[in-house]
Amino acid sequence: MQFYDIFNGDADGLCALQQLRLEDPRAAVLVTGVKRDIRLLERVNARAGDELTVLDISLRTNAGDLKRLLDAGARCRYFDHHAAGDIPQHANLKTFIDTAPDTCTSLIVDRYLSGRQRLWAVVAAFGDNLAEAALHAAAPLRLDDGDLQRLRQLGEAINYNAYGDTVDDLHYPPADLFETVRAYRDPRDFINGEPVFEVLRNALADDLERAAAAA
Ligand SMILES: [Mn+2]
Repeated sequence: MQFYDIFNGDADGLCALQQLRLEDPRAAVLVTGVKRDIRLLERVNARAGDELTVLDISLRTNAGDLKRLLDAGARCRYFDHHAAGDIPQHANLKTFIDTAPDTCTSLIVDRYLSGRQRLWAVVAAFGDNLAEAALHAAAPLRLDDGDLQRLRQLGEAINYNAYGDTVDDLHYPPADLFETVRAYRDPRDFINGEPVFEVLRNALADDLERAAAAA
């Protein structure tokens, strides 16, 4: 039996998986890519009894492959906030889909986990450009403004990392970035303890400066 963790390589997908694996650590095959690469299920060849966790990629886009995998006997939990089309009814499929404009996959996972890894959901919501939802989710944590600012920058930095045509264009392949992130229960420790944050933040600032200069 094999586990597959299949996630969009942006902040929302990565932080959704981070929350789930902090709660329920497991070794899994990681399937991910650049932000725009959402046909991730076509890369999976699962068998009966295998377990798939799918995060932040449209079910509609992956419907054919989802059916193939379910027919093969795989079990699947599917978390997402994009338009899903017809959600198949299948004993082996559990969906957690909410297309409300003020939510994202990490906030759906946060609800699923009753807020137990809330800090990572806040990072993701900022990364998905949902500042209001991020602040709302963060309110019970009573973070100071400096912390909120850093969580926001981290979300934007992880999101920025996922933009490119291929994984070679990215500063960090999302699977590698997840492997680095997964050691950190608290994103503030990741910010303070890993050079990744500074690298991405500086690259993002450079890009913005160049864009401003070009305009
Ligand atoms: Mn998302």
